[in-house]
Amino acid sequence: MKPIKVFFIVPLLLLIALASGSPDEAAGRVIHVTDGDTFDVRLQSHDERISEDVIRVRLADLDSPEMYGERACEAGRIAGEYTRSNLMGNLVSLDIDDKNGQDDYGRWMAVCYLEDGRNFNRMLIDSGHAAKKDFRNNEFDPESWYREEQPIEEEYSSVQSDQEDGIPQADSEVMPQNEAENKSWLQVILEIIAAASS
Ligand SMILES: [Ca+2]
Ligand SMILES: [Ca+2]
Ligand SMILES: [Ca+2]
Repeated sequence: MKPIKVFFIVPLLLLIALASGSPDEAAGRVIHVTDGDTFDVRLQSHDERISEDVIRVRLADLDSPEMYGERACEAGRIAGEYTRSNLMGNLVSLDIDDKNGQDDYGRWMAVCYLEDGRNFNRMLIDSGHAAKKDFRNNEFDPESWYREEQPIEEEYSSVQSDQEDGIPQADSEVMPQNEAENKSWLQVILEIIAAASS
């Protein structure tokens, strides 16, 4: 390989790492779901801020109805079930709040990503199991979640059943267009490399 191509490809590999957007601040397996917006993660990796092996996570910038206490309600139980069915036993990666980190209860404020890259904070809001609340004491802006690439839009849509009623599902005729729009950064960059190498 000629040196000029190495200079070209190394920045591209860095671009791939940035474009993937997967946070590396903490990652592990969900071992307990307290309610819709709170759960415990047994960490497999984390940055220097965290010293525990198991942390309690409070999803940032949203609020689910309560499962316990005076404000407990059926919606809270259903929200808890939604989070349990999506997260329990699964690997997640966490974008931990850089401003304050933990709240007054020692819970780590975070945005949670599933293994396939879906933003679970957004899923919880879009499925109707949490209200969006943009607290200013953290690094996050919920509006930015809607500019993130959602890796598997089809499956993601299927959980929004209540809101999707009456909206026709994408049929096979429009699929090719969706696939083109969803072409990943990796694909684009590999095509550029292929073009440069030819
Ligand atoms: Ca709540
Ligand atoms: Ca962060
Ligand atoms: Ca915020």
